[in-house]
Amino acid sequence: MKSETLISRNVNGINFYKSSLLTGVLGTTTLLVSGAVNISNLDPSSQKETGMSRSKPNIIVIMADDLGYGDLGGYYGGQANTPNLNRLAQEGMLFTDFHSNGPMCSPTRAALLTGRYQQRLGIESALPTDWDSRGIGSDENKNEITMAQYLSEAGYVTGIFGKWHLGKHQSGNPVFHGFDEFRGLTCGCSDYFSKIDRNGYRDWWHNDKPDFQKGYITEIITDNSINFITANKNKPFFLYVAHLAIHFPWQGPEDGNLETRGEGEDFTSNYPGSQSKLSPHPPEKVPSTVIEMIETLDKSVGRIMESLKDQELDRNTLVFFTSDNGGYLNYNGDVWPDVGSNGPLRGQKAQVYEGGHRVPAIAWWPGHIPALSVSGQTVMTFDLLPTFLELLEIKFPSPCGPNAIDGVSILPLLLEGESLAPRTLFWRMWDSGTAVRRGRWKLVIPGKDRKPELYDLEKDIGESNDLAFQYPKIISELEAELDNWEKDVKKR
Ligand SMILES: [Ca+2]
Repeated sequence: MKSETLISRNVNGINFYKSSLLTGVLGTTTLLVSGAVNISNLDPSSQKETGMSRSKPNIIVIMADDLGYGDLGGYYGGQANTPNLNRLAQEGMLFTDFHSNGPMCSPTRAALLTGRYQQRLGIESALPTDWDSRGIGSDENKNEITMAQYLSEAGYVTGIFGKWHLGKHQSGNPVFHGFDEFRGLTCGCSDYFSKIDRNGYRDWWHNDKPDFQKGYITEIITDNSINFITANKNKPFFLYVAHLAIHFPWQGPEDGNLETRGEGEDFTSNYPGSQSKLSPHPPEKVPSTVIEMIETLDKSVGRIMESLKDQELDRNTLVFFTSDNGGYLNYNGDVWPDVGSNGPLRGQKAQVYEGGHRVPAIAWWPGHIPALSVSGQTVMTFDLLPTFLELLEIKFPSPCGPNAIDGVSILPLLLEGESLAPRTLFWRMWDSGTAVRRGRWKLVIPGKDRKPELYDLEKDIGESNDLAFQYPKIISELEAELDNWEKDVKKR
C-alpha cells in the first residue's frame, strides 16, 4: 500500500495522513507534523492511568542494526511483514524524524549509552574487529558514565543481550560498564550461527568469559532477553536488546546448513564466494534473505512484548525500538544490490545524507504514551539517556562537567506531545561526511574538500535539490555553528 491510498485528516490544524484501518503505510513524506498527535480519542489504551505509579518503570531499548527507514512493513512502507512492530506503533508513538547519532554502528551505540556526542569519545566510525584498545573502556574514556551505570545506581538490574561493539578488549566488556549481565558478541559482525567474526575469531560471551550458545543469533538474543525479564520481573530492570540483525552476513534463520565460516578462517572478501564476509548466498538471494531477517526481528519484538504481558509488566515497562543507522541499498557497488530500503531518503549507511541516519523509531508504554500517536519532532539517539534520567528522577551530570549530556529529554513529548525547543544537531564521521540540521535546513558536506550542500527537508526529504547557491547566509550560519561544535567536541 503506497502513500497515495492514505486518508488525509486534519487535527488541531495539523495535517497528517492516516492509512485506512491503520494497517497500511503512513506516507513517509507527508508525515512531518509538529509535535505528537493522538489520532485515536476512542482507544481505551490511550487513556492515561493517573493512579499508576511510574516511579520505577522498567526500561527496554531494542536496537536494530542497519535497519533502514523503508525496511519495516506497515507504517514505514517496506516489503517485510512486521505485524508486531506495527502493533507496537499502534499502541505507542511512531517517529518520522528520528535519527541515529551516527551513520554507523559504534558511534550511535556510544551516544545511546552516554547521552553525548560520540565524537567526544573519539568513536566516529565502526570499531574494527581486531583486539585494539579503542572503545568505551579505553583510557581516554575511563570517566564516561553509561546508561547502565546511571540506572544501576538508581537500583535497576541491567542486562545487555546481543551486539556490544564498543570495545573488544577486556576492559571494554559491558560488565565493566554498568551491566550486570551480558550475553552476546563484542564486535560488529558475526556469522549468525557459528558466531565467528570476519577475522575468524569466535565471539560469543557470557559476561567476560567465552560461552558459546547454539542457534540463530536473533533468536538467541530473544531467548536471553526473555529469560532476563522473567528472572527480574519483581525488580526494576533495564534491558538493552542489542540486535545484530539486519547487519551482514545476510543469513536467515533457516540458513544453518549454509554455515561456511570456521574458526581461524578469514572472511573478508567483498565478493561472492565462500570467503565473503557478506553472505553465504548469491547476490540475487540477498534481498529476500534480508526480508526474512527483518521478519525474524519482528517476531523477536513480538515475543518480548508477549513476555511482558505474561509477566503483567506491560503497563510498567517503557519500550523504545530504533536502529543504529540507516540501511544498505547496495554494497560494493552493484555486486550486492537491493539489500534494504531507506524509503524516500537519499543515501545509505556510512553517509550523512538522510538515508544514513534517519531511522525507524517507536516508543511504547501503554497508559502513559498515547496510543496511535505520531511525532514529526527531530529526535536523536542520544536523547534517550536524558529522557530516562528525567523519567526516573536521576540527577543529571553537571552541564559544565566532563559527563555533560548533549541530548535532551523527550519525556514531555512522549507523555504530553510537547514540542522540543529548537536546536541544531550534528553528524560527523571523520572527514568522510559532516551534516548540520537546524529546523527545516540541512547542511551536508559529503566528504573532504567537498562543497557544502543545503537542503530544505520540509519540501525535499530526498535531498535532491541543492539550495546552497540560493541561501548563502544560511550556509554561513550553519558553518559557523559547525565550527563552534567541532571546537567543543574536541575537548575531553
Ligand atoms: Ca549498524
